[in-house]
Amino acid sequence: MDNSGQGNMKWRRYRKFLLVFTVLTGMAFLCMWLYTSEPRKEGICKLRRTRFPLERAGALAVRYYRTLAEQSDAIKDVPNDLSHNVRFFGIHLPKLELSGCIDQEGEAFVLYLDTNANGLLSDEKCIRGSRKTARFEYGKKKYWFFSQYDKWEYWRFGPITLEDGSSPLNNNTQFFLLAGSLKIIQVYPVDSYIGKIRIGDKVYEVLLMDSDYDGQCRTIFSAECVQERWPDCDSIAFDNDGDGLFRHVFFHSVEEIPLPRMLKIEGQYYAVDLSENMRRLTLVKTEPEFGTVAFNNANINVCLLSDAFSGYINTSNGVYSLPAGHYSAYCFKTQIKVEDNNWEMNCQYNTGQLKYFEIKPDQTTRLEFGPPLTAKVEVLKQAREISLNLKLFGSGGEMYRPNIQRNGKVVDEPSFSILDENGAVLETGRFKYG
Ligand SMILES: [Ca+2]
Ligand SMILES: [Ca+2]
Repeated sequence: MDNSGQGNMKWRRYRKFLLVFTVLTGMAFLCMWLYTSEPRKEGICKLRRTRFPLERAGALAVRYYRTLAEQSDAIKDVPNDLSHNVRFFGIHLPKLELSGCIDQEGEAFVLYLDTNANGLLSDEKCIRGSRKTARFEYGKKKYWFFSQYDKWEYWRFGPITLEDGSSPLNNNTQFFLLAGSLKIIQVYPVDSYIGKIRIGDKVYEVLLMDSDYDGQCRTIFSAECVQERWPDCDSIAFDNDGDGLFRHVFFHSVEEIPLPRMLKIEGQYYAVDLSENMRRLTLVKTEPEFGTVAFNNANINVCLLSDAFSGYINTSNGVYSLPAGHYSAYCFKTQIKVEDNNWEMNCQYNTGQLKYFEIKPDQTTRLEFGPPLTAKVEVLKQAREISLNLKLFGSGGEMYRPNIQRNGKVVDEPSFSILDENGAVLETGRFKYG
């Protein structure tokens, strides 16, 4: 072949390469544009399925359980080769109760789950974890190499699925289980749905989570069904402050809420419409009917969860206007003046009368909380140790956290004496906070 023939061949190859390169670059830019472009239509959001972003969300979706050194009554038989570090646990999800144990094998953690619900762990296969590192970010910067973060190492098991036809626990639940130490395990859903929505001139990132672990993200909140801590429904989060995180921090921000039929953004109420396949979320402006809540104490800052409105309300006169619906208070704090002392108390999850109430259109719902307080001691026995827990309850049955403040200072830990049957003092001491 002469030189010009070789040159033509080279040019043809080069042209082919250039064409492929241009097409691939164009496709990459198109994908990037589709991914980063902002929604143009107000109130309509296309959602795409994604792995659950554990480092950015999960206040209501991630559940955690303390493990115990002793096996519970639900477990009758364990594998022979467990170490003396083994810990036992129960997972309580809305449609699933599951027992298991977590053990250490050299450096690694291993897991046994009673997937056939027969009370035996000896017939279960050993699930091995993989080592993972999570970076929990702070601040406004979105890129991990610029931002400050907390690094956390843990073992992750799964995805765990109980779809095996032989299991009586058979359902669509799919979850990961993780453990940073043997003492606490966490459970979180495998998938979630993410997208962007325009409201006015602001664009919000939206995350939809399967927080009741039924394989769908369509269970709307019902205030009657709130357990101590987690509502048994799905949840939705809006990144209101644009920091890339979906936070739910006590008395600070409530970006993750139970899935509602109506929600409030920037002072406006919207009806929530979610498509059957969870790929399209529509928010339509709506005008709710209102009723009133009246508290017996004037000063309260309370986080309400509801199918009509979720978020914090503040009152300095004890009265607040709310959309009609069923409510559950997630936490509250209050300042109450008794004689010359200012008492500051806060309450989480066990919110007494505020745990469930209804607001009816044009009607007032009256609720009670606060002093007089009643102290109760709870005795817990584990192995040869007995622990005494002091619990403080208010007039509406609500339980206060022990860090009560009087005039800005945390009240000293109360003391206790243990007496024998004749009234002689056997032991004295002080309760410790925390
Ligand atoms: Ca669900
Ligand atoms: Ca945020």
